[in-house]
Amino acid sequence: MRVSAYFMPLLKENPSEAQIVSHRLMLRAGMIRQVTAGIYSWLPLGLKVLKKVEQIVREEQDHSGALEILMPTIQPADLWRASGRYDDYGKEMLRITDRHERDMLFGPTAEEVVTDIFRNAVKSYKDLPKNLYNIQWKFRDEVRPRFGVMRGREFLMKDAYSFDIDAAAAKRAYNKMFLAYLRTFARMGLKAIPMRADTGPIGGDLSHEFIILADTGESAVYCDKAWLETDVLAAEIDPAGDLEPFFQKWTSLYAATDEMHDPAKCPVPAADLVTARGIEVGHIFYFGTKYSAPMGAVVAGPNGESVPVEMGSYGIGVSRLVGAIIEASHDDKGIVWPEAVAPFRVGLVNLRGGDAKCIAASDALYATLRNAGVETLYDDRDESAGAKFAAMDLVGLPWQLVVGPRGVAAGTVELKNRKTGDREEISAEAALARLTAKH
Ligand code: 5CA
Repeated sequence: MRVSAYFMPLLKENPSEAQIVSHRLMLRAGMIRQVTAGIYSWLPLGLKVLKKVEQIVREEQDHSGALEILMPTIQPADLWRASGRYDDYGKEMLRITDRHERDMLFGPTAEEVVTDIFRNAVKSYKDLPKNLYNIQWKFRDEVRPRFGVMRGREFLMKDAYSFDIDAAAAKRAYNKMFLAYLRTFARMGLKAIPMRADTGPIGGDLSHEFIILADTGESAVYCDKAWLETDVLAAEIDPAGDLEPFFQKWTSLYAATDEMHDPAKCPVPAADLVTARGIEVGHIFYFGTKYSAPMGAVVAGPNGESVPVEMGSYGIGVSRLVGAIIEASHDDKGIVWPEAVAPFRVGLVNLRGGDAKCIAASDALYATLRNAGVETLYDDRDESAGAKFAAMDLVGLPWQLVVGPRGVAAGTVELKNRKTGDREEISAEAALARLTAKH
């Protein structure tokens, strides 16, 4: 993509409304714009990252055996009356009346809708287990929307719902999601730590929050320092196998949110305890028959008896993750994207926008990178070198390829790694070989 043809409205100054770094950088890099409190438009650069995050979430859900569906944003109030949650949910629910005076709402979550789909379609234990997920916008009328996309009112969530015949099978479904979550966040370059959590308005008795450590996190968290050295992607684990040992291993290391942490009972010696702040990027719940019983989601069991299904629900804050990744990976110049979610892999900078030789050399590099399928943002503007460097550092692509008059004369380019800051003066061929290599 040529910057001259792109829509990436950069801001030089820090926007005064943004209190945390991810919000500042997302506005400055032209990723999002606020439409009204807690509601954002995603501009091309931001949307590219959102889609990549969404795709990693999708791949790991699919890998776990969950099936993608798409449920609507608008739901009828009657389904929530049936579960008993309509009155309980309070002011966070955006309530709407249609032209026939029917009570509707903008879904803050989808347990009721998915339970309705399930109860109408599945009649026998032989059709279990099932796990259905969707990636869809949600609305919660937060009292104090803040921190940009981290606590919005409208936000993109992946929500999955498991249906099983008994508690043991439901625990297997929970374990599959537990594994999928650890893999999902690790693939994004994040260290997400599962912590036992309160179940809140979703209900139930087993629940974990997945929390990434960042100084600006909303909640205080405590964990064993051994967490910082774990590598979840090291072992390829079959989600169809027995995951209980895996679950036991990963939950044996101490980690707790503020509400669950009791210093008097903490098993970790003070020297090994990390006290930090965290951002919740996912939350999983096992709640048994809380929705299936009142809503009549029952199946015929092995002996013909009617059994309300055992359910769990599993959320990931997809749009929140974009902010959370920036919180976890930035420096004083801007964003430092992990490769897996970077909007482009390479930023190609022509230092002399008005120089024919530099233009020709840059155009040739751009064509080669594009033909090789390497996502490249090409700064072809006639701007100062300083402005271009600042823009590239702000946008935070993993690699910068810099073309200048001296290099063009000598047949070299400069290759800079955004994360380490390392620069190398190498031949254009060597740079291309490096950037087009499989990674
Ligand atoms: N029904 C369950 C699981 S599907 C549920 O709604 N869980 S939740 O309330 O914990 O939300 C799931 C995830 O959505 C959270 O872990 C968080 O990452 C994200 N999320 C929740 N509220 C917001 C918000 N206001 N802005 C951005 N992301 C949010």
